Amino acid sequence: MIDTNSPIETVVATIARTASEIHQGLVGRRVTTDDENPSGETQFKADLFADELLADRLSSVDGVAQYASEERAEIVDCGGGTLAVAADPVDGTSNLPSNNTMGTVFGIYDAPLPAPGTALVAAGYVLYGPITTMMVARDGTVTEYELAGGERTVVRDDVTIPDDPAVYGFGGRVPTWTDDFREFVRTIEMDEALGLELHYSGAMINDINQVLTHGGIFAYPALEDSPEGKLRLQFEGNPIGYIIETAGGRSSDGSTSLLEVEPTDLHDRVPLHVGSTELIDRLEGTLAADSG
Ligand code: AFP
Repeated sequence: MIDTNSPIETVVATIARTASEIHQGLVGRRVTTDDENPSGETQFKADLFADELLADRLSSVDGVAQYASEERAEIVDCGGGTLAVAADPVDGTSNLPSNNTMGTVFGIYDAPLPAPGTALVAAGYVLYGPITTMMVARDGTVTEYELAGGERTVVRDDVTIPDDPAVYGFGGRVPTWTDDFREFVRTIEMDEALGLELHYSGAMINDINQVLTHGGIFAYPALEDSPEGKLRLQFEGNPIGYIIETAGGRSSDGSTSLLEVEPTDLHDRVPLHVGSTELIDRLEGTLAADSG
C-alpha cells in the first residue's frame, strides 16, 4: 500500500502537478536560447522554464535535501532531509520545433548526488503524448497514471515489460556506432524469429514508453567519437534503468546494470541500453565476444 503522505509520494505528486504546468508552458517556448547546458547542448526556453519550476516546487518539499538537473551545473541545496531529486526537465526538446512527443524524467535517490542507481528509492517519467501519462517505479512495482484536469488517475498497476520483444530503436548514427554494436544491430534486424520493428523518435521517453508497452530494446550506445554515448547517468540512465528493471527487464552500460555504475561527476554520460532481458543479454554477449 502506497503511503501518500511519505516524502517520496509528496515528490511524485509535486512532479505530477508541475508537469501539467510544464506542458502548458511549452507554448511560446519552442525556441532556443544563447545558453548551453553543462553537457554543452543548446538550451530551449522550455528547458529553462521547466527546470526553474521543478527547482522551485521540489526545494520546498519536506524531506528533499537536494535538487539537480541536466540543465544546471550545480546541485541546489534544499535544506533538511535525505532525498535527492535528479531530473531531466524536458527530455527531447529537439522535438519541440516539429511538435513531436517529449517527456520529463526524474529519479529520487536516498543519498547525496552524484549517486549510483542502487541508491534510487523511486523513479519515473511524464510523457507529453496525445494523453499526458506518468510512469512511476517504487516499492518493486511500476504504476501508470493519466494526468488530466489536475487529477492523477491510475490506468495500469504492476506494469511489466512483455516477454516477447516487438520494437527497437537506437540513437546516434550508424557510421558512428562501434563495429560490435553495428554487428548486434544487424543480427537482431535480420532475426526473423524476433520480427522487430524500428521505432525511434529522438525523444528517449517516447521510445522507452514503446519498449515498456510492447517489449523490445532502446539504446543510445557508445559511439566511436563518444565512448560514453550521449545520455546522462544521473538524470536519464539511472531513472530509466530503475524503471525497466522494476518492470522485469534489464539495463546495461554494455557489460553491467546501469544501476551499478559508480558516478564520478554529476553530469557523467553513460552508454544506455534497456529493454527485454533476452535482448540485453544478447547485446552483452555480442560485446563481450567481440572484445575478446
Ligand atoms: P534533446 O533533449 O536535446 O532533444 O536530446 C534528447 C535525448 O537526450 C534523448 O531524449 C534522445 O534519445 C536522444 O537525445 C536523441 O539524440 P539524437 O538526436 O542524437 O538522436
